[in-house]
Amino acid sequence: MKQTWRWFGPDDSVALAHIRQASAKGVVTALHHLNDGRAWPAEEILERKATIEAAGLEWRVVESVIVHEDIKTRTGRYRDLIDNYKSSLRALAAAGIDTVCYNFMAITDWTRTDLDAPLPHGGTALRFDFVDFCAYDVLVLKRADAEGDHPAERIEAARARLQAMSNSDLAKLETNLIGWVPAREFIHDRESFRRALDVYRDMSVEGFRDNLIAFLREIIPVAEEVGVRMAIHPDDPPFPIFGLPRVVSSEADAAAILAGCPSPSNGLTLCTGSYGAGAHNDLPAMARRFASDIHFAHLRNVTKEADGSFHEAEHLEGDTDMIAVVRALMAEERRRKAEGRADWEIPMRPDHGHAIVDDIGKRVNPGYSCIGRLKGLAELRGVMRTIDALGG
Ligand code: DNO
Repeated sequence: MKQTWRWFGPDDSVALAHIRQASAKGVVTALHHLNDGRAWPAEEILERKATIEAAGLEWRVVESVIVHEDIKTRTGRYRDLIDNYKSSLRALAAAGIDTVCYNFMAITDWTRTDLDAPLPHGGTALRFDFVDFCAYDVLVLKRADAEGDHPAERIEAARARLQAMSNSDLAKLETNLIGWVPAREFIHDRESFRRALDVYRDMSVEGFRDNLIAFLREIIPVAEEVGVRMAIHPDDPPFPIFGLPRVVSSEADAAAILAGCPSPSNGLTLCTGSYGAGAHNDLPAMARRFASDIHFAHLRNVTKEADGSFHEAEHLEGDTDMIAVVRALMAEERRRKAEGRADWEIPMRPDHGHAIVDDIGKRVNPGYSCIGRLKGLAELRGVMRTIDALGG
């Protein structure tokens, strides 16, 4: 597999030089400052590509070309925004960048209640705690209909939890949930978040899925024409939050997306962490079933708890059999190679890492520590080399 590493651009404190020292070969990045739906200018793409290549690396995957909210809801400027999207794909293809990861989550991107949950070994992990989430959703945000979305015991536990929370704990929880938004289009406060939720009030799951398929039917022909592979990232977490419709949370969702617009350019990002946070998803089975449609892999693990909460585990620990997933992806690579395909290698990146050793206390994008990810990549590299040596 092609070993890649996410880089957030020149402001990332984990620099290109560090990525080389981690022995990753490819970079996963985006023009993060152009995240409002405008078309990406060719010059800026080429400039960023040159910076990456000057460091001895290759820009292998774009993550993400953001899908604007107007496109998701098919309101406002969505027609122009889809044209912009097509134009970004053409410009990326012209620069030789052929894999694009994106998501179709309403309003939110990945969501955690805690960005530095302590681990027994002294490091920290990202965590989604359902009681904290419920406390915010039902008792602080006071979202209409929220009570119906949570079991009574959770709401009761949430009341006690909220009472024990200091003002600063609560402010932090709110920032984690709606204010601090990794690569999202909008930074919300409570009022603006309520207004954003309101836009989705009458949107059914089916309606939302129709909007995704309608979008794909417009952009996939362009992607196919210019040789770009689109790889949709799953919902994180893979179940509804804030009452929003979810359409990329399960094996059935993935199958519907592929069937809705069949094309070699319409594929998946197999994010083992995002899908893996749902007890309904069997990752090795999904890796085998969707093998030929997987254009990109995010490899990380989660440990789920009885109430649906979860935290990010070490890459080879947690609930997903990572070795079985990697083995399925490598079998697919051998199949592609046997077909004579030049693009047989599936890019993977160690997704998220714990904060450990010198990561602790450093200013990095939450989840994107240097040493924690280095540890994840090193472990995964060991798995890949061993599978290879054993002939699959
Ligand atoms: C989290 C990431 C996601 C992902 C987007 C893709 O760390 O995996 O934010 O980049 O959802 O659009």
